[in-house]
Amino acid sequence: MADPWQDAMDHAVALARKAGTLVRDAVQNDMKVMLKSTSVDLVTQTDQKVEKLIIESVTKKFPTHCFIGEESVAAGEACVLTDSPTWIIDPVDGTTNFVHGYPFVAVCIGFAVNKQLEFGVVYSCIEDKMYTGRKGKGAFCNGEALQVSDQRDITQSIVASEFGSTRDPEVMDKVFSTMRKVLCLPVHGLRGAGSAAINMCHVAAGSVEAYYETGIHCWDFAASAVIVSEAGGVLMDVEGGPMDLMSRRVVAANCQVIAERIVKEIDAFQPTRDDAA
Ligand code: LIP
Repeated sequence: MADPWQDAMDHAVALARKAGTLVRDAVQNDMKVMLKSTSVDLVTQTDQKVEKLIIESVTKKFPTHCFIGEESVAAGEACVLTDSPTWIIDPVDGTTNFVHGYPFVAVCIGFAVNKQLEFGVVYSCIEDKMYTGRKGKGAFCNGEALQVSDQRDITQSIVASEFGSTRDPEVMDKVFSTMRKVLCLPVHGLRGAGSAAINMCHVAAGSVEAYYETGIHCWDFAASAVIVSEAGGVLMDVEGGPMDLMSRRVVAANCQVIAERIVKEIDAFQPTRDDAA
C-alpha cells in the first residue's frame, strides 16, 4: 500500500533544506537577539522567519493540517496535540548555538497523526546533515541507514545532556546532582551538543549511547524521537514510564538496559507541561 504521508515527508525534507539555507546565511550576518522565558532563553528573527516560511508553505499544500510551532506558541498560540495531522516545528533548535556560531543548529519538523508520530526530519544545517525517520521504514542521515550503538554496559558509554535554559538554583541543583551521579557511574563521558534534536540524532547514529533532559519542549524532540526509535533506540520518561511528548522530559537511549540505568540516576522534577492550559 502506498505510504499516505510520503508526500508530506518529502515536503518536510525540502522545507528543512530551504530553511537550513536561511539559517546558514544568517549565521554569517549580524542578528537581533531577543529573550523569551529567561535571560538565557534566546530567540532571533531567523527563528520567526523560518517558522513562518514552513507554516505558510505547509498550509498551501495541506490546508487542513494543524501546527505546533515554537515561535507560534511563544506568540500565544495554544500547544495542543489533537488527532488531526499536526506538524510540530522547531525552526532553530540550538538557538544559543546559532547566536554564537557554535555549529550544532537544526531545523526540526515532526509530524503526528492521531497523536502518534509518523515521521521526523532534523536538518543539522551547519554540518549539512539531513536526518530523517519514517515510522516502520527506518532512519537515515544523508541517505545512509542509521543504527544505534550495540553497547549494553553504561560504564562503556557516552551520555549526552544539557544544562537547559533555566537558572533557577533549585533546578540547577537537580541538574548537577544528576550529572554528577551519571558521571560517577562512571561513564566514559558526558557530552552536550546544545541542541536536543542533534543529541538525539547522535544516539540514533550510535556515537552517543543515551541522552536525557528535562525542560525541553515537544518541538525540541518530536522529530528526533522518530529518528531514534527507527534507528533501533528506545524512548522513555525520566521516571521510566512511556515517553510523553507534552511532559518536557525525555530519555533516549540505544537500549532498554541503558535507558533504565540512566533513569535510576535522574533527580526528576516536573516543569509546567507544554499542554498546560
Ligand atoms: C534548546 C534545546 C536544548 C535545551 C535548551 C533549548 P531551542 O532548544 O534543544 O536541549 O537545553 O534549553 O530548549 O530553544 O534552541 O529551540
